Amino acid sequence: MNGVRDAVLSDQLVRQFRKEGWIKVDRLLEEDALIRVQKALDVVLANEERFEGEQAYRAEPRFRSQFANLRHRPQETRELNIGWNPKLGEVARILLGVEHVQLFAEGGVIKPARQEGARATRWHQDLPRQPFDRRDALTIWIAAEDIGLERGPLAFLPGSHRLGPLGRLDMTLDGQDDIYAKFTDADLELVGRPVTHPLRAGDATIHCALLFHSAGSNESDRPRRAWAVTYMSSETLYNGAPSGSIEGVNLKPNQPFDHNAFPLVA
Ligand SMILES: O=C(O)CCC(=O)C(=O)O
Repeated sequence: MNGVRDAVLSDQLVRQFRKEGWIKVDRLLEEDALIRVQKALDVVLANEERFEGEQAYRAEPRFRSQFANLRHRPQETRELNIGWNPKLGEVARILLGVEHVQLFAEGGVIKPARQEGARATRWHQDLPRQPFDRRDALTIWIAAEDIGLERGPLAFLPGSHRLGPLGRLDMTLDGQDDIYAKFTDADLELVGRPVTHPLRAGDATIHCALLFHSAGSNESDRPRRAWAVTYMSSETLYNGAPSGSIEGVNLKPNQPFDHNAFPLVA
């Protein structure tokens, strides 16, 4: 995939990703790929009742989503090949600085409209919830439509990926934590103030697995529709932890994710 480095990722963006743990990429998706994301979200919204357990986030109205490996997603969304997109894979590969990446999971992250009582997404890191033996993973979060600040785009704590894993925080609690209270004085020297940006349809933010991120509630009267795709280095080993995204896949602890549910994309 020649040209991704020039066309999508400037040196400055790559430097920012390494230093701050996140970036925003304007117009990451071209029109046809964006239409596929919108179609997949239509399927997710139309099939909500089919999703159970961790895939549904049904127990709490923070956001309803269906974020899972390829095998657990409805066929209609699999065929749209969103995460299996060499351009997205190449972006992930370059940012992680690894030889190859595999698709781990993807799905709709839909925050219901204000009148349905949507809540904020609490500050958290992804890695403590992921069954990985290392940090080389990231999530590309794609806006399927314009997402202004009032609709809950992701917010990030720049530099917080350098703190290491701070635990599997409870995402289902109400309200927002004073996340800075969890940091030591030395931690605070590494961490910037929260940043968040409005996104246009097809824009994306990309955050690494150790970066603290959150999202405000959706204050608009329409669902906030985004699609998230997580890639990991193909060197990653399964750490043996249970995870909704590997249910039904027979992985061996301390072995690679060697299964067609986790395709090599770049
Ligand atoms: O979309 C959200 O509100 C949260 C999504 C998230 O935490 C993630 O994609 O890692």
